[in-house]
Amino acid sequence: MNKTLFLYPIPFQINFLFIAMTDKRSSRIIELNEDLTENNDRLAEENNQLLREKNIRAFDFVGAIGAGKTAIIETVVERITNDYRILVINGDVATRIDADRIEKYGAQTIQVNTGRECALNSYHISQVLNNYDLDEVDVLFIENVGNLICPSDFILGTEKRIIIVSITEGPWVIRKHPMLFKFSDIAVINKIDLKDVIDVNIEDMIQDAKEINPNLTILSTSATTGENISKLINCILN
Ligand SMILES: Nc1nc2c(ncn2[C@@H]2O[C@H](COP(=O)(O)OP(=O)(O)OP(=O)(O)O)[C@@H](O)[C@H]2O)c(=O)[nH]1
Ligand SMILES: [Mg+2]
Repeated sequence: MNKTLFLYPIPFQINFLFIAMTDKRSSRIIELNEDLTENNDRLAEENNQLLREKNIRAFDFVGAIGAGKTAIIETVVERITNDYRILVINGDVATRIDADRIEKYGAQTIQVNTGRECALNSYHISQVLNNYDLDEVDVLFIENVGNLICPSDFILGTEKRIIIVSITEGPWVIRKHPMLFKFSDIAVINKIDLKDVIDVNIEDMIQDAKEINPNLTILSTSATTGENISKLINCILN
């Protein structure tokens, strides 16, 4: 007989936050010891207020490992860097590979290494915002840790959330992970340049996303060819 197990989330604490600033000489470790689950929403609201006060447009990108979050941010940054001063916060368990990649396209970057944690939370973001000269920033992009589950528990205080999936994750990826689609504003189906070699019906994926959240704006893109990236920029910034 088939069985489904329901596992409840385990409350957790974060013990340290490693912020590797763009200027590697200023890398430092900030000690934290706070119950994040209780305070996340309050801190997200504070982040949102601070960003509004500073007139910063802020957006967070979530999605599975390898969906193309960094590749899309690289392309977006490259296209808008002459018009906006951009800060990108990259969340990863380890390394500053993504921050180094994006920096080459004309953004300031801060890599947050989350260690054991599978998502960024509003405390990570507040620590960055309180340690950065926000008068130098017009647009903030946040790339969350690659994960289709954990980020749904933690809003960050941004204006819009963008969920990115790719057609290489299989035709059922959206239906199997409804939570993040419920809590996002824009859904991006990426890697459409591979549609002739991957057995996936993109229209069906779009339909799945619409059924989960009728308010979603849905786009299909290729970070590699640049297809529909200008549409994405319009959806984000206009
Ligand atoms: N063909 C194709 N490859 C892509 C596209 N977007 C990203 N890739 C490739 O997919 C791989 C993963 O892309 P990333 O941008 O690193 O993915 P990510 O979502 O940032 O991954 P994590 O940060 O590790 O979660 C890289 O080899 C990219 O070059 C796309 O639109 N088409
Ligand atoms: Mg990445």
